[in-house]
Amino acid sequence: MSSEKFSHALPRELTQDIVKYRHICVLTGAGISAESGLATFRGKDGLWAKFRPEELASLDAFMRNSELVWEWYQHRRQVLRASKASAGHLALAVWEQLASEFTLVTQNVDGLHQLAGSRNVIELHGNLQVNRCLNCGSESTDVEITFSERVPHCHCGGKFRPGVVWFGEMLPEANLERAMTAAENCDLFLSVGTSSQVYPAAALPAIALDHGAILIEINPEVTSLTPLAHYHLQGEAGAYLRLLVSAYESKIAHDHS
Ligand code: BV8
Ligand code: ZN
Repeated sequence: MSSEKFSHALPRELTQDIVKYRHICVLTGAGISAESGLATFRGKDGLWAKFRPEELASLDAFMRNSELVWEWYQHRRQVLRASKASAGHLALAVWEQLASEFTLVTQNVDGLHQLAGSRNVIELHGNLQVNRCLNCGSESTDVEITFSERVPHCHCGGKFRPGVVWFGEMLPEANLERAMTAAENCDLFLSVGTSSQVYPAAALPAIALDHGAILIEINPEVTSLTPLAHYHLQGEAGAYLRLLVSAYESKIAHDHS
């Protein structure tokens, strides 16, 4: 998507108000990693364009055709190996240092927030670097396993699966709890680069709204969340997050001068 399509300017009121928010909660989706060259799930060039989610990202898909599902993750891991953090990832890492309370929740499994320097990342759907044995449950981040061409096996003989949360699977309890608590307690919630279709992650912005937070959505497209947002910054994550962080920085500098 070409960035000249969007003006990428902040509403004046937001530029003024941004520094007054004390607890900021951010939910990111595949859109923030699109600028790192990773395909999204539901965009026209998205990962699912060729398959439906159920065909690949579910346990029974893996049991039905382990090699196909493994190959799909293997491809994504290869693409990820050559990727670097985007301007959006980097801006969030800076903001985390500036804000008094900052919670970053991600649906992404690419680890790019951590690569950008974010310290406190809540991963709701797991991480591509992790593999888990179907039989004994032992986990491995060994690159031999992660990048193996064929489905690798554990020393117990069981098959390894990618350490991500598939459709129909529970999210890591503690991470989901922490994300919900942050949504309840924040005064500013940003939904960045997500189509807001996958639950329970997609419920977080509504929880924040119910508790009185201001909601900003950053997405070039309109989503089901857009009508509920106080601000829809229609454009790219990198451009808008950079603007928000520099507005935040200059306001802090001004207030301390
Ligand atoms: C659960 C990990 C309890 C693996 C993923 C029937 C049966 C069972 C469950 C359900 C059911 N019906 C509904 C459900 C619940 C289901 C669900 O929500 N389904 C949806 C599709 C309706 N959820 C679950 O199953 C969850 N578990 O509920 O457990 C349970 C248990 C048993 C039975 C019932 C319930 C598990 C959900 C997690 C699934 N795992 N991925 C992997 O990555 O391979 S989901 C997958 O979608 C990714 O994690 C991804 O993060 C997530 C969300 O997608 P997005 O990040 O939003 O990406 P998308 O492409 O959609 O959108 C990108 C956006 O970016 C677009 O809007 C685009 O405009 C924008 N964009 C593009 N460029 C930019 C940009 N934005 C900014 N800047 C740019 N430059
Ligand atoms: Zn095992």
